[in-house]
Amino acid sequence: MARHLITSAIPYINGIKHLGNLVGSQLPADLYARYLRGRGHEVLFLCATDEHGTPAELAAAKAGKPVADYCAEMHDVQAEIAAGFRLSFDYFGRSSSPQNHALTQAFAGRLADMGLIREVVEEQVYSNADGRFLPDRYIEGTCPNCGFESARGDQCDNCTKQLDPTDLIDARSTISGSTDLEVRETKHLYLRQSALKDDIAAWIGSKTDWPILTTSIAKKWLNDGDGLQDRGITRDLDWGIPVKKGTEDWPGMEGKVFYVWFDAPIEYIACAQEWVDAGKGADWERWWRTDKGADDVTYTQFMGKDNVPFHTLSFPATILGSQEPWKLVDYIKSFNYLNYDGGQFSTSRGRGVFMDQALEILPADYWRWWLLSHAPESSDAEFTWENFQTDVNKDLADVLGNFVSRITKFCRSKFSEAVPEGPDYGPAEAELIANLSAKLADYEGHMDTMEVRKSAADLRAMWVLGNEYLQSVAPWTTFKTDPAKAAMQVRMGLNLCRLYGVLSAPFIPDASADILAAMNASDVTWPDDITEAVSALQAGHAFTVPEITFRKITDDERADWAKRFAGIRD
Ligand code: B3M
Ligand code: ZN
Repeated sequence: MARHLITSAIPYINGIKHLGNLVGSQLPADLYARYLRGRGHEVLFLCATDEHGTPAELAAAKAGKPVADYCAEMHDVQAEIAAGFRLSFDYFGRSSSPQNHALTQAFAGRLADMGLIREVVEEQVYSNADGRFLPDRYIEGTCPNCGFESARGDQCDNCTKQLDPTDLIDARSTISGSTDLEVRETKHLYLRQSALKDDIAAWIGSKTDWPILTTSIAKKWLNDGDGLQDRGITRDLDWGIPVKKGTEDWPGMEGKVFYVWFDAPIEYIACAQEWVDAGKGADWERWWRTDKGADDVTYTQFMGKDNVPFHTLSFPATILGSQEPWKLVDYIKSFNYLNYDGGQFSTSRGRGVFMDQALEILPADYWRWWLLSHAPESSDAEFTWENFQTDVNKDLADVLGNFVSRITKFCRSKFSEAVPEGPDYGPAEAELIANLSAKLADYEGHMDTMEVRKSAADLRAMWVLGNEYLQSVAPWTTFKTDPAKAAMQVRMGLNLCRLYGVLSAPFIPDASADILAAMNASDVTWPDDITEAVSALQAGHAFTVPEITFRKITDDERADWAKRFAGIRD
């Protein structure tokens, strides 16, 4: 038994995530956590809401709520939706927790002690009407290059020219529209990542087993020189973790907070502390401190590709720079994007399916199955309603659902609601067992290496093997001439239901639980061996015919949903 720490990228607080976000981190992380628990390993699976930064402040203002209240409410909303998708976090924390405040301040103090922080005086745009400094993307004006009227402070979207806010003609605040802007001096802290470049390059170089997507992004940033420039880790905002040197004030930094991307990954650690402080766990240090037992832990992070630079360069710079015995990530599984029906998911235009809407129209398992079996691993993937309808109907209703319902109903009608007597398994069953054993080995191999699509294909192949077996031995025909042999074939079928319940649980936990409950299965442990597994239910074992496990998506529903989620086009 091994110990596995698993974290999913922590979703921003301002809004509900769409299905592309879900399949890019939380869902595959949950798949892996469930699989490892199923195999008997000790798992700590953590996630949280990412609550700081300007977007949180602005979303709260738009909702007309104090930002702390807004975040508390949205945290609960996100927690409830996560539970709806059966995301099995051991703890769902908050980056605004007191634990993260203290830990982030402690890291900053330690990095300063190690000589890795420099103070820099910069010029920044201040809005008198808003009473605040404006980040680049909250300043708009006319592009000096092409005349486009809505160029942003950092770039013109029309001609792509890189800009400074002071280049803009008629610059205005996007918050209030005010043009009463001035340039003021402000002091910020920079983390001297450049001093850690060799350490980080060596560490990334040692990760030969990481997905190409992860290492290619990491190396691009490392070698372009962009990624490991010194990085500003403070901001002029009200909402965030106040800048302190450990527990002490930081002279000249009054009223400033840490940059959201400095404190967000530290929440991975703070979340384990929250888990303990909430009375759910006993000891966080054995997961995070290599001097307290965490050197035995395998730590895996899940995230979308846009988050890779922060996890391969910035957060490791914090950890390595501290020279304290913190656990470093062992494996980073990253994902490409899921697109929506010929375009992108768009939060602002309401285009695509968002997590809360998905659960309103279908149970979690339908989404989990489709999303995971189409995970954007080697390239971007696309959600279309046609494909969703076809694959869900085929894989879940026709293959798995039909198998379970057919065999249980047949047994009830010809025998009883108990596993029937019959002879020992014969050659057809031996062949099935051999085929299932080979597929199970593939499935475990792909799950171990987090190859999500391939794992789904292996699981589906095991369901198909069951169907092919039933089709070829045809107990309904056998029954007419040799009822005892038919009983044996039914016994195999019922045992396969139990086996599928166990093996499918990481993908479709609710349906698996229903199948296992219907099979009245007491042993739900991961099989060591298929021969044993298909003898778990013995003659006389009572079961019930499950309610419909999966229903089919109709053409009308598909058409309705396609229309409903198309968004307001501009
Ligand atoms: N909050 C990005 C996102 O919500 C960001 C991840 C932080 S991971 C420490 O997609
Ligand atoms: Zn322009």
